[in-house]
Amino acid sequence: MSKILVTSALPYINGVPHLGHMVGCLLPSDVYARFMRMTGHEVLYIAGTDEHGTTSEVGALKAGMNVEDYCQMNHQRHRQTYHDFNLSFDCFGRTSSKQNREMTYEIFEALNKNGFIEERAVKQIWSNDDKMFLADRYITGTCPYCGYEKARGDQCENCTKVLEPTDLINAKSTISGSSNLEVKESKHLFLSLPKIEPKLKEWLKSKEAFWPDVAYSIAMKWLKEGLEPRCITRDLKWGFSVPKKGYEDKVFYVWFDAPIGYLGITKQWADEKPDERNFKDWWLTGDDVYYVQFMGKDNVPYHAITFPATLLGTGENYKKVDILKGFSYLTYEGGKFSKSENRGIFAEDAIKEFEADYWRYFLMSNIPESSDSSFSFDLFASVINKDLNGVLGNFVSRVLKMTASKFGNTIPAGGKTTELENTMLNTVQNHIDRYFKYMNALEFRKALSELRAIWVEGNNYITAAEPWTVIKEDENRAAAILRVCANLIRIFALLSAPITPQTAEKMLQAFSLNLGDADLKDFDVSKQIEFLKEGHSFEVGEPLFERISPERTLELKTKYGSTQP
Ligand code: B3M
Ligand code: ZN
Repeated sequence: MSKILVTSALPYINGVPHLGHMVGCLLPSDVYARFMRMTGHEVLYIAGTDEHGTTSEVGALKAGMNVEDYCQMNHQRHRQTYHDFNLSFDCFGRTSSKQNREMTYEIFEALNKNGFIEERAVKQIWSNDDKMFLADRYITGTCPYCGYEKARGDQCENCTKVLEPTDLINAKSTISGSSNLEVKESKHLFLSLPKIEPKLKEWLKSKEAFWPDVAYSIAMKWLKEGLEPRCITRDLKWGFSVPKKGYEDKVFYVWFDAPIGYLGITKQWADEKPDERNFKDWWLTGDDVYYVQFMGKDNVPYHAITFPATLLGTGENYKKVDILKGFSYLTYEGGKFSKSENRGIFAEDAIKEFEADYWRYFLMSNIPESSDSSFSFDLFASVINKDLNGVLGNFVSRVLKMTASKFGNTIPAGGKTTELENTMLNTVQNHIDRYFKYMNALEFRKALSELRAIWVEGNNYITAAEPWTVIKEDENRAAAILRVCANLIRIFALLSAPITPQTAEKMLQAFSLNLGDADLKDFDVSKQIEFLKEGHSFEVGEPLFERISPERTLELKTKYGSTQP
C-alpha cells in the first residue's frame, strides 16, 4: 500500500487547544504522517477547524464579534499553535469553507434521493432566559444511562453514550445556568440509521481484525444498543442552511458537516493546485488508498457509525476509514484541564516555555493509548532530563566534543571495526525492526520505548568501547569508534525525526545535512553506519536540550495551577 490518507479529528474552533487535545489526536496523527512519508509512502494529511454550531455562536457573542470574524480569528490562532508544534498538515482547512458546503450538499442530496432522510417532529429545549433553543452541549444534566451528573445534551463523556438533549434528567442551560426551560416542538431531518444498518454492519465486521480494540469495542457496543434515526438539523443560524423546502431557516447539525469536512478540506487542498491534485484520487478510487483516522475516544461513535453510515448511504464508493485509532484522556495532575480554573497548560503557553520537541517527546511517550495517562510537571521534568538530556543529548555532545578535541572538526580516518560494533549494530537493528513494527501498528508507547532503547545502545556502546582510553594506545581504533558514533548520531536523528523533527534537523545540521524525503525507506543500519565518511566536517554546536531544574519545575507548577496556593 503506498497512498496513505491521515486525518486528525477536527478541533472545535472556539476552544483553545490544551495538551490533552494535542496528545489525543493532533500530535499522533502528525507523528504517523511523518513516519509514513519518511518510509516512502505518498501521504495526504488533513485537518482543520470544526466551526459550526452553538458553541461558535456563543463564543462570538461573548467576544462581541460576529461569528464569521470570530471564526476567522480563532482559525488563525489554531493554525499558529499547530504550526508552532510542527504539525505537518498538507492542508489545515475549515469546515465552513465553500468546498465543504458543496460536499455536504452533495452527500445530503444523495442520502435524500436514496431514501435515507426522514422528517420527524422533535421536542426541543427552549430556554426562556437565553431566548434560544438550547442544542447539544448547552444543556447539562444527569445521564439517564450511567447517572453521571455533568452529561452534555449531545453526549455523556462518562459512558460515551450519544444523547438527545431531552434525554437528560434535571436539565440546565450552561449559558445562563437557568433551568427555566421548556420543550417546544418543530420538524427536523433525520438520517435513517436503521435502514443503513445492514450495510454498516457488514462493513464494520470487515474491520474487526484491523481496528485497535478501543475503537472496535466502542463501535460494537453502540451497534448492540440498537441504532436510532439521528437528527441532522438544528434551529440555529451559524451553519450550512438546509437545502430542502420547509427547512431553509435551519442548518445542518455540526456533527453532520464536520466529518464531511475531511472531504471538504481535501477539496480545498486540491483547489489550491488543480493541475496536480485530485480529490477523487483520495476519496473515490477506493482500493489503493489506506485511510487512518486519529481521535479521542468520545469521537469514536461518530467516526465508526454515523459518518461511515452517511458515506454508505450515498451509494457512492467513498473511501471509508481503514484504521481508526482512538485515544483515552490525558489528565492534569490527576484532575481535568480547566481554562476557567487556570488548571492545566494550554498549547499556546506550553510552547512559550519549551520548544515543541520537549512536548512532542513527552506526550508521545506518555500517550493515553490503552488507558488514561497523566501529565504532571514532575513527570515532564524527569522524562526530559532522563531521556532527552541524559540519553540522547548526552550522547551527541559527548561524541562531538570528544571527536573535536582529539581529532579536530572532521570525522577521523583510520582504524577497523570489531565484534563490538557488530554486536551493537545487531542489537540496534533489532530495536529498529520493532520500532518500525510498532509505528506501523500505531502502538506509539511501545514504539517510543524502542526509540529510547536505540539511543541507550549508543551510550552503552561508547561506554564499552572507551575511546578516551583506547586513544592512548591506538589512535586509529579510537578514530574508528568515533566515526561509528558520528554515524549513530545521524541514524538517531533520522529515526527520531517523526517525533522530534526540530532536534533531528539540529543533529543533522551539525554535519551540514538536512532531512530528506524518504530517509527511513528500507532502513538498514549496517549500510547507514558507513554514511558519514572520514574527512566529513562537523560543528559541535549548543547542547540539544536544557535541563529542567527542581526550581523551574516548581515555578511551572505554580504558574499553571498544579500546586495549591
Ligand atoms: N470537533 C470534537 C472534538 O473536537 C469534534 C471533532 C470533529 S471530527 C470530524 O473533540
Ligand atoms: Zn452516561
